[in-house]
Amino acid sequence: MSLERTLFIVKPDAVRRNLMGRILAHVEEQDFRIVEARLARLTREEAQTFYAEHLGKPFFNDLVEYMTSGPVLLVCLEREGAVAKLRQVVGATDPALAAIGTVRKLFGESKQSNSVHASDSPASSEREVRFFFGT
Ligand code: FUP
Repeated sequence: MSLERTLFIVKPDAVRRNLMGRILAHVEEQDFRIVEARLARLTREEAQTFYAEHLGKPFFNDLVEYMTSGPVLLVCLEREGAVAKLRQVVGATDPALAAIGTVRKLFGESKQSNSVHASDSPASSEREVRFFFGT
C-alpha cells in the first residue's frame, strides 16, 4: 500500500452539534495524519461543483442547501491506503445501514445529515483535495 491523501469533510450537522473534536480524534486514532484543515462556509457554487456528479438527482437541491447551511471543516488526511481506509472508517451513506463503530453509525442523523464526507476513489480524492486546498 502506498501513502495517499484523501478529502474528509465534517459536515454542517456535526459541526452544529459540537462533534468536530470527537470525529477528528476518531480518524486520528486510525493513524490518519491531518495534513491541512480549514473551517469554511461553502458557497452555493462550491457545493454544486463539489457534488456535480449528483446534478439532476432528486436530492441534489436539498443536498446543496444542507451543505451551505452552516460551517464545514475541510480536512486533507494522509496515511497508507488512505482512500479505501477512510471509506471503511466513515461507513455507508445511510447511517441506519452503516456498520457498527463507523463515524456515520456513531454520529449520523439521516442519509442527508450523515455527518461526514470521504472521497470515494483515488481520482475523486485528487480532484477534491485540489478543489479545496489547491495542492
Ligand atoms: P457518499 O459517497 O457515501 O458520501 O454518498 P454519495 O456520493 O452517494 O452521496 C453524497 C451525499 O448525497 C451523501 F453524503 C448524502 C446525499 N444523499 C442524499 O441526501 N440522498 C440520497 O439518496 C443519496 C445521497
